[in-house]
Amino acid sequence: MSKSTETTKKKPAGQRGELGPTMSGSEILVTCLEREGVDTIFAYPGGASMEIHQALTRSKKIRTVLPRHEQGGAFAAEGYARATGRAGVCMATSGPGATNLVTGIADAYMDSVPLVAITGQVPQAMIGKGGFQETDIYGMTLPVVKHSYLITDINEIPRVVKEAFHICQTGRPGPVLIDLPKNVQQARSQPVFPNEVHLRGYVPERQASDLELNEIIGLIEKSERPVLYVGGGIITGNASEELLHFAEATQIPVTTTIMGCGAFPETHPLSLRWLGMHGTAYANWAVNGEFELRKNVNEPMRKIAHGADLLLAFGVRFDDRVTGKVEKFCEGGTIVHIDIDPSEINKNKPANLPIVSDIKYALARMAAMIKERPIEKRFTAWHEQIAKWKARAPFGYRVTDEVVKSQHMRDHLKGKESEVILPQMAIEILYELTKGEAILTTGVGQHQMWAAQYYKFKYPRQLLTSAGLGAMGYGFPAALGAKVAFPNRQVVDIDGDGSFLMNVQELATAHIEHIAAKVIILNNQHLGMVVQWEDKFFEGNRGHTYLGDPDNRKQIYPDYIAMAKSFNVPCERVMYRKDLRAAMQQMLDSDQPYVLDVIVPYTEHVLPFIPAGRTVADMIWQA
Ligand SMILES: Cc1ncc(C[n+]2csc(CCOP(=O)(O)OP(=O)(O)O)c2C)c(N)n1
Ligand SMILES: [Mg+2]
Repeated sequence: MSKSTETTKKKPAGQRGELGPTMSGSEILVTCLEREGVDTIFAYPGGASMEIHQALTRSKKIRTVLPRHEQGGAFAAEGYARATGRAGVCMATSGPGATNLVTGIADAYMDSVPLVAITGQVPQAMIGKGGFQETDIYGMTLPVVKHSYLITDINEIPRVVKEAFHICQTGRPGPVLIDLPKNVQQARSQPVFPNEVHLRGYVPERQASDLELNEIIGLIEKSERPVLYVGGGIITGNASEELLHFAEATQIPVTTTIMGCGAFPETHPLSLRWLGMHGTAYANWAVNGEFELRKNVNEPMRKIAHGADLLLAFGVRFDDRVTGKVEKFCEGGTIVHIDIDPSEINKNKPANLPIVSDIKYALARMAAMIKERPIEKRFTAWHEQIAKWKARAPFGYRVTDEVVKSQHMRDHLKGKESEVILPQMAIEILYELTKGEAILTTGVGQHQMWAAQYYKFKYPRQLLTSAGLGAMGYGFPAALGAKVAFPNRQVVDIDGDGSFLMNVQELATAHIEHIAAKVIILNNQHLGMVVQWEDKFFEGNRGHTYLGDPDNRKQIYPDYIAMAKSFNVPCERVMYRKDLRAAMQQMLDSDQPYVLDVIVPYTEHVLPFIPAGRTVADMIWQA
């Protein structure tokens, strides 16, 4: 991502703007947030930020939600931002408060989420002296922010806040940090609220030329096997509708990244669902071609059928979880790459036709061009091939021998195979009961992949997941943020037992703040995704991946029912398949936050699976 940082310097007086009454720096900051339309801030106080909290208590427009850990606050702000497309705002005190925000900031950076992170800082005179709770958060976050500020003059607050919101929400979105020393919060001044933002050199809006777009249309006309590979950029660029029109007008099949889930309706006949390490076999074949499964990487790749000869990579970044061995990704295909961020172009994979553009504009313009001069090609043979692949390799699961013989079956199910709940089943039932309309968040691990596989996303901003950073603990606080933004929608966190435990303290936030987000823990008593890799690459040797109590393996540990109870949050445990549907309905019907602890075996593997750095010829897709 292109980025920059600055330490504010006083600008000459006389800028145009609106003059406010004399206020403290903290009050100016809160007024600026109100003027940006902020309705919620997730903020945890401390010595260096309590002045701002004092000002927040007097705000009639901003709801301050107290998370129980700053990381929870940052993730909640991100959940709010991902669900709405508007900047999420979080705040912490200096030192440990600020460092606790860093994972959330890094997450927002990796997944291009508009986030404004505000930190209190020790008084300016103490900076550099190693004072109590002093950390150089500005320096520490430099590699993971789109922009950052250390405010040294009270009169700069209005300009900085206006710029911060502008920068984080325009072009490729990302996090902006504002570090505000305590003496600046306490100082008093008469603010001038600027009407406009002037940022030399920052050009967030770019549009492809007609020449470039015509070239793409020419490439489509010449191709036999085109594929649209689209990502989070479609969602942040609000271009889903344009994508739908373009795909239908050209009849080009669409695969998304996980970040792009919902950018194109997964129920649409042209959808190939998502691709990559755990994506559909048919999307991976459509992009890369079908190959004989090879036993080891030294064997040659034997092609069975051709993949895409034209890849329209729109709003994507050729992440390694998508490409595997990048040289082999869509080898031989012509690659058109459109992105709003020039630094993405030719970064991971060289493009034959690289274009820097707003994707909404590019898609709408191409659709208009095609309307005038329709594309003749219908790609019939290609659609037939894809239909065959889809029929052969849908996502699927079964109760395998491994499950039947597992410790889970002996300890918890007492051999009742017909009652075992596989994690995939739980998500399928959730999909049915919510009619595919819920907003889902996830932790990180196997459950995250199954949530993305077995729930079909119809709309953008429906799956909120930590994709690039892969931060465990993301799911529940993010669900709180989404639910605050959309109190009338069903928001469900599909979580792992490991991930949920990382921010379990947010149950208090949910209860106290009456945020009725739901959690389904797919509780396998293990760090399942790491277990899967241990099974595959380390002969199943467990390297600290068991989360239960080794002295009492029959017990489910920790006891989430007791834990949730202590937070006054209802929780039910489900062990048997016969109870699952009713229990889930009860969870959905509740008007409170609610935890459903679903006990599942740890022996399941997420399939398909292309091991890291490998190719589609190494893809295991059948259990
Ligand atoms: C903060 C953090 N620490 C470690 C990891 C590495 N990691 C990735 S998946 C995973 C297992 C997650 O376990 P759980 O949340 O129970 O999900 P499961 O895979 O069992 O569904 C781990 C440890 C991570 N992604 N994030
Ligand atoms: Mg687990």
